[in-house]
Amino acid sequence: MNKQEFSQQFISRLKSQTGKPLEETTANERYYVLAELTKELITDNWIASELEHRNQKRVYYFSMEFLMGRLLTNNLQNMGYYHMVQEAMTEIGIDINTLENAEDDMGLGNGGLGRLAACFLDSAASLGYPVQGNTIRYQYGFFDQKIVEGQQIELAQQWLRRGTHEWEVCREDEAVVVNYGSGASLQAVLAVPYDLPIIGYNGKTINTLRMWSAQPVTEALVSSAEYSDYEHETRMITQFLYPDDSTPEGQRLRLRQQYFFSSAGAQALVRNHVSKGRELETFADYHTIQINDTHPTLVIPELVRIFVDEHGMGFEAAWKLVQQTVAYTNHTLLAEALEEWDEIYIQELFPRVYDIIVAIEKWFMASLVSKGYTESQLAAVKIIANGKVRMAYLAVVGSFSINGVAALHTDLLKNDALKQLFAIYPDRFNNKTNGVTQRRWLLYSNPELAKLITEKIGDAWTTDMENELLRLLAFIDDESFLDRLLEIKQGNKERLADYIEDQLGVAIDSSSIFDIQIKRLHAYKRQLMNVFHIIYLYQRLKTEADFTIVPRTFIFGAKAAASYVFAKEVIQLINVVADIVNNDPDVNKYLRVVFIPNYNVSKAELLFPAADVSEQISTAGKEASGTGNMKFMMNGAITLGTLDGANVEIHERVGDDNSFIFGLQADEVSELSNKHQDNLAIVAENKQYQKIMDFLKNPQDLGSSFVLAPDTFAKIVSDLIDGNDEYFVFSDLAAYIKAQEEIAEAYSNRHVWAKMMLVNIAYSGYFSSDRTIHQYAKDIWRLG
Ligand code: 4GP
Repeated sequence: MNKQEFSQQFISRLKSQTGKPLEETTANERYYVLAELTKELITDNWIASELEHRNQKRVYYFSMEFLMGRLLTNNLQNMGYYHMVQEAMTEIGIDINTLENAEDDMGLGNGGLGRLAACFLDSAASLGYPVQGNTIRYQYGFFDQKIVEGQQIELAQQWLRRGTHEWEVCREDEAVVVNYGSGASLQAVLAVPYDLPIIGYNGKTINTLRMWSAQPVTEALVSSAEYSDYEHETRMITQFLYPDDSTPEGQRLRLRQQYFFSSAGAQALVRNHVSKGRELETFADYHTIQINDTHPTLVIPELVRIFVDEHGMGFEAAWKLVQQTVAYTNHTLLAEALEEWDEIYIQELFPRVYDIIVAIEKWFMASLVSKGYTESQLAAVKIIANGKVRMAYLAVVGSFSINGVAALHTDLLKNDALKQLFAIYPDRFNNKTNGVTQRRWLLYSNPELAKLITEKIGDAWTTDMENELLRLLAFIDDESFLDRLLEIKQGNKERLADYIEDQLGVAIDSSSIFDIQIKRLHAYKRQLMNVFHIIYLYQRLKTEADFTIVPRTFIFGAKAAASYVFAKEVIQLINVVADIVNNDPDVNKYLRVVFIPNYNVSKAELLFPAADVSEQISTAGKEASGTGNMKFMMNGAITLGTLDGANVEIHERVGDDNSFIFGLQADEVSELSNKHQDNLAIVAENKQYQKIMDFLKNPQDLGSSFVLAPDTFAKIVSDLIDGNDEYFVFSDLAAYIKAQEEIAEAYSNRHVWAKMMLVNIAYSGYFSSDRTIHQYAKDIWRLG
């Protein structure tokens, strides 16, 4: 379609769909029509990809989360239509940006794990690998965050506000039935798939993200009171992303969700396989199921159930086949995040699946006994222990590959979290360091920088980032190039500053250091340490006449889980400190603090390109990898971080001269944790730290305009005191402050800083998810 045809089609559809003259149509209406129209342009390629992949081995990425963000710009760009459409819109007097901004984020995920899944889909399609996503079509995505009086309020995220999404296709004919319970309490639920096209770069390969929605089965009785309960329960399965699982009801619902999309996905795969006339025994030749953390682990016993109960295969054969099919990625070492479900829930909700888990356990134990394992060795690796089913153990036993997401993380899995299982299956464990797609995170969100790179080294980096970006190192002494880098960064900072002023009414100095921490709020990520440093600077600026700093703007974006009290207090603390600092004329020339509400993928696209400093300050050994660190790096921000997760690999590449590494290392943290020393002893000896603690205990004293009760930060205080500062905030604070001072100095010499930016950009190629996906494809998936 050429530009003229496109505009004509657009105008005529817009009119017929709205019944309004063009001038009166809203940005939303225009956006819907544009999205629909562009979807049609890809349909033929989508069908062609599907037909081609049917005869090949395919990978199915089972994940409870896909944090897709907005699709329009990305899809138009990947198809290569963006500029044509932009011009077409301009000619009819429409600014394409207003349409792009009308799109709701598709927030079907919480954080890193979900965004990783989305980057993987982009890379797989761009590299031409047949990879299909399998997930839940949540009615409401990750909540929208509002900040009221400094506190987080959660609102339902309505990405499906019109009931259906612009890019999805409902495939009612491919629905399957998922059963819960048994006998008289058997409950059948219809799983209806909705497919979303995943358009690879250059539009050639178009893969699919399959999202399952729960609906009542049509045979259910319509009029009885029971029906409305049934209908409600059914719809609840796919209502919310990650329902609060602090209650038994929440836990059961979460389990129902996990089984729902695992079972639906597995059933559809087996059905298609068999319908092509293929032998069931060849199932693993055509399918690899990669499970994204343990949430889809029930696919393991579920596949056994399907093979045995529905296709008459023997248990041993079915079990072997499943172990050849499934591969597991672990994303966290935190004990509280390693899923363990009450045995009794699984037994009640899916009795047959429970029996199969018991059979798997029996098989596993027998296999160890035959290798001479002792009773106590057996006890350590039992899948079912103390009335709980340990999902990570089931996942390891049922998979042919187990991987961590950064080198350090994989080492810790092998030597610590899953040590005993590693001893049993050493060959199954491998590392796949995460990556992010440079198309969304550099090419589209930082167009000026992308243009400069392409001007210097050509555009091959868009699909071969790992090798190509290194060529930028040739410009390390090219002053005009360094100046261009600085100018582009300045432009991106101004764009962000305008947004902040416009949306939040806070004026910030765009020549100050933009120091950004954007990620989920969690104690181990230590946003608290960042705020403590700000309080420290504030206190010194207020009390010491000769204390000066290089002007800084500290920017935060973070959502706290609705039931996570500590995290919510930290959000409030950031907002209180922002309120105090920004309104104090003694300090606000040097110091500003901004909390960006509702941090999500589209906000991230604005933030990464504008950062000078990338805050990656987790307690060493706790962050599996991090992926924000990679997005910052490719946008020329310098890492301020601990040796944790993928920071280690960033540091390995850019060295001490081009990153600011500080603090305790993973082995030191683990040693100190075992020693049970008094972590707060440090505070007793340091006046500045005492003042921070005083502030937390008497927040009203510092002159915030919010009304603050004395116990506003009670949970933070008690975690520090009663919890003995579990995440070593005060232990690392001095080193952090020092690293911040070094940053100020380096930043003041603009060419020194620009060189650091260049080195970071040049070495960021390794962190493309294209590299990661090639590694999965070669080592785990064995794709051609
Ligand atoms: C996250 C990890 O916390 C993060 O380090 C990692 O980069 C990311 O997964 C992708 O591997 N985990 C989660 C989660 O998001 O929900 O466990």
